[in-house]
Amino acid sequence: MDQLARQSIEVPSWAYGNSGTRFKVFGTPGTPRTPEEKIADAAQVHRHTGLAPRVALHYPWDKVDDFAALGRFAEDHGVGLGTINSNTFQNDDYKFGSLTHTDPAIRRQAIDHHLQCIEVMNQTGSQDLKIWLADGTNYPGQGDIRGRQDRLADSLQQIYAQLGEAHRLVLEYKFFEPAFYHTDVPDWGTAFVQTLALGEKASVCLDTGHHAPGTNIEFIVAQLLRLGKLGSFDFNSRFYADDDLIVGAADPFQLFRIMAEVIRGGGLDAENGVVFMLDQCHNVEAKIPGQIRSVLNVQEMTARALLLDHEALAAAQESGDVLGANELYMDAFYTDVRPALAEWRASRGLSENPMAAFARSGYQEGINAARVGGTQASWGA
Ligand code: PSV
Ligand code: MN
Repeated sequence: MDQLARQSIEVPSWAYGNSGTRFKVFGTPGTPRTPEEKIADAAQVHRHTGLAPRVALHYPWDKVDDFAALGRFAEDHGVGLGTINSNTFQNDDYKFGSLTHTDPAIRRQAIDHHLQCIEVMNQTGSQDLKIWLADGTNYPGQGDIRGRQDRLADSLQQIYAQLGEAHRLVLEYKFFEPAFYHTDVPDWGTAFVQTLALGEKASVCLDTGHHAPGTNIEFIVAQLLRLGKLGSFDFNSRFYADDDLIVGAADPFQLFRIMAEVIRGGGLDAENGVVFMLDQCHNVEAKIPGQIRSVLNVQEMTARALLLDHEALAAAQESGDVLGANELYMDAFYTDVRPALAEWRASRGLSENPMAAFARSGYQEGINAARVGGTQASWGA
């Protein structure tokens, strides 16, 4: 239970805006119009779960004149500001790349965008700059894959050089989309070598939606923790692609296996500095309850993974007891920890059932009535 008490999960500001697919983005009553309203909604998740004390921002989606004031606003609502996510994927100039671009002026612009993000971090007190790039090509021969890696390394180096003492850079990989032939940071290995070259303050962000079907993600977790390069998670769930569904929804067993490796590798220990973040969107379900469900799912699978009897497991593994080892693993996974977690919450002055507590609170009805007019925020600002 001590380990559980230490768990905190960062929620993304964009989860509270409207989202959808290229077919339709549905509007919903009460959707935030401003970064402040997104933060107020995010604060509800923490209020009812005690698990989500920080809100990640996307820049420039969450651009405000005064980020220090935004930080104070968050504090007044009982939360802090977390990771700053850069964005070089929605500007015409970056059609053929950003940090990898062949044109020095466009590459400079993309680097400068990240330096602005660092400025924002100085004002918000954020620790992490998270970089995900849409850079890549669609056709064999379209780009010089090798040259693009070299330019990426140089661009990252220039950004890294401007990080403050307490800052970190996390590089996120994704195996496809929006580029389909090759992606410049497609896998953990590329993110690893690029961040290794930068130095200690750079590490890898693992987004659970960014692998080919069937990939053993817990192996990647184990390896990156072993190498001291697992900086953060972007948690979500996928059935087919980068679906951004509620974490633990598609495959709770996978989430359990990931959390088991996190615990095995000391990833819950503060000194290892792993940041647990959601990167999700809610297309058809209510957003605040969607986020509450998400952080509860992470907590639930963490609690189950904490039940693993590591001594017994090691003994079974070392003696070649294949089925015994597997049974220990499955026993932990199949244990229903919900009653224990309800008690744990009650002991901390939280509601036993955060979903019900939020529904009863009247907050949703309040924002539905109050947030009339203006432009509703969406995944793209
Ligand atoms: C890209 O698919 C990604 O996972 C990156 O983290 C972006 O910042 C985020 O999604 C936007 O939703
Ligand atoms: Mn992500």
